[in-house]
Amino acid sequence: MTTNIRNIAIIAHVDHGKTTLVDAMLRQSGIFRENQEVVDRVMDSNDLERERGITILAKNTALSYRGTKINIVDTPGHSDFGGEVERALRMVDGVLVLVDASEGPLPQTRYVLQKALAAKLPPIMVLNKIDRPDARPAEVLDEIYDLFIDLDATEDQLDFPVIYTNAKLGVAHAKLDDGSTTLQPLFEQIVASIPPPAGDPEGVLQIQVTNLDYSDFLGRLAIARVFQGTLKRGTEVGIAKLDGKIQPTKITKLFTFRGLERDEAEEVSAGDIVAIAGVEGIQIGESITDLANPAPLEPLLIDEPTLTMVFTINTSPFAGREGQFVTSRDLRARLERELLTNVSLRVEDTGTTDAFRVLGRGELQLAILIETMRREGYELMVGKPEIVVRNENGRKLEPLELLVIDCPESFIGIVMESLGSRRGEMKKMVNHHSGRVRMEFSIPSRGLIGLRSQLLTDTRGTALIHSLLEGWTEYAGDMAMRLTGALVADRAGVSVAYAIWGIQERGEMFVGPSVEVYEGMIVGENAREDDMNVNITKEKKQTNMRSSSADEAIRLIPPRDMTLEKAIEFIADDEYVEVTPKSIRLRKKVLDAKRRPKRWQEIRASAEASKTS
Ligand SMILES: Nc1nc2c(ncn2[C@@H]2O[C@H](COP(=O)(O)OP(=O)(O)OP(=O)(O)O)[C@@H](O)[C@H]2O)c(=O)[nH]1
Ligand SMILES: [Mg+2]
Repeated sequence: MTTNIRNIAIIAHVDHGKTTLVDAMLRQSGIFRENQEVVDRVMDSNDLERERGITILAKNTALSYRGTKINIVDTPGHSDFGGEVERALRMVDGVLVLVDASEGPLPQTRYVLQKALAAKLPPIMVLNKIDRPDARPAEVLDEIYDLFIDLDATEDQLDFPVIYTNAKLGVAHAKLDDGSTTLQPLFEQIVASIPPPAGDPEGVLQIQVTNLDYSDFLGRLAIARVFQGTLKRGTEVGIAKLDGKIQPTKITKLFTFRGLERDEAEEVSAGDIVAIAGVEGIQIGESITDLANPAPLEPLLIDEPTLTMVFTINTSPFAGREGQFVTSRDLRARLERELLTNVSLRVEDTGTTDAFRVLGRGELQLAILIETMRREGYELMVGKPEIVVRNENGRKLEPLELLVIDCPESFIGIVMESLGSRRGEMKKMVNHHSGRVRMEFSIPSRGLIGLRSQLLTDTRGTALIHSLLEGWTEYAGDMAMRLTGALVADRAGVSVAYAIWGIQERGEMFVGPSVEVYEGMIVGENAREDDMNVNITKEKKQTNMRSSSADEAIRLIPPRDMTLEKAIEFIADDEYVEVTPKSIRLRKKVLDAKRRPKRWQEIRASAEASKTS
């Protein structure tokens, strides 16, 4: 047993303040130099994390509190990145469960807590954001007890300590009014109630890789927890591969964590978390063990993906203009590389070599992957996200979500209507009498596709929407798809203001003037249900007469900015999003207008189906 180490993961629903709390913990542990400038939420270190203000990847850090080393894993709170949380839990001996003192427990709180309880990890409950004017810590604590009971927590597990924090200020209280001005009560609680790691430093070597990282200087790094024994630099060890083979390798460099740094180490013993450089081909879930006397650990098992999207090479007329990596070989290699670190992702072959089926946990997870790829110089096309359907004993099953929507009272009607058409079933409605209500629905995952943008429009941006995979249910039958058609360019050319002016009354444009288009490219959303081919390149007839008021009368409505996520939510089965480093375009799968099948019959059938059921 190593008494001077504690390993914890910080878990919570999205935005409840995990990364902010880690900032404060690092600052107060004196990790940073006196004059060192440190950005806010320093652990959110990759570009997309900073741009979006969310954590995407779980990350390790460590600090020292009065002689005890505390290894911390900061995890993402968005449900699409739940796989990161699952593997983080494998590394630790206890968890800080953060809950926003005003919002209370939300679906991802339930998910992460359920995983932590199942892994028998003792929790410390941290009620954060107690400074919010609408904080209601006592009520929220009651809701947390209810949640534990609902999750069948044991007596022991119910007996959790509670700490109140303002992570932004870096203050923790054991009791709300104890006058504390630092995080000391939190540090004390961690040392007191999180058990030190078990495992004998003299025992047979047992290490499990839970993450991979990359450093410009060292190449690939395996992040791993030492469960037993001591790993020494320069020794010959065995990697227990997932297929059961033992592959010998020599450990050349070892590191432990300290703040944002990694310290080189000669040896690392049971209980600590280590970064190992230069281990070729090692994968997440594999063990490192004694070569002569191997004792591999159980491989890591995590929840299966629920959403799939086809990624294919760019076949549009503009293919290869803006990107560096465009072939199916490039695409395959990139996806294979992603699988090494992104444990909750799967890639399957399709009938053709140019397309791959990518399976993940949600639209955001896949959108982040696509966004990362385009920034690296890839071009690709993606199809409409689909839900993974399972066949069990001849029954067709689909994933079911628990959906929580928090919105002002005045929008209850419109929200219920939207959910009804997506086969959502209301389970519960709570009114906190703050002008907002919280509604819980049970809804097939399919019904969530495109839901977020619709609800935000319906509620003028005020709804909070959270969902959680609840299980699998009998396939619910057809569901309404997009009820509008597309405005489709009928020829190649450059868009012209005059033409747009004529088309814009048909629906909403996605492109403005002077944009190069091709036949089959979607330039807007039709207000009606069928697709409409339009000539967006049409110039005004030149006349000798000076035009009087006509030219000035051309008032263009600004086009809708189709971001990657909006585009993915928008497209129908017969459409693709074309993604390049510079552009996001929408297109019909069949570009040639004469050969393109009609869409409206299909749509009518689906609309009818959803009405009658
Ligand atoms: N008022 C107040 N705001 C806080 C507090 N802690 C965090 N915040 C704010 O809450 C927002 C989210 O904080 P993050 O630390 O990014 O939350 P997170 O839990 O790491 O989010 P994800 O990793 O994306 O799940 C930021 O705007 C923080 O400034 C707090 O104690 N009080
Ligand atoms: Mg975070």
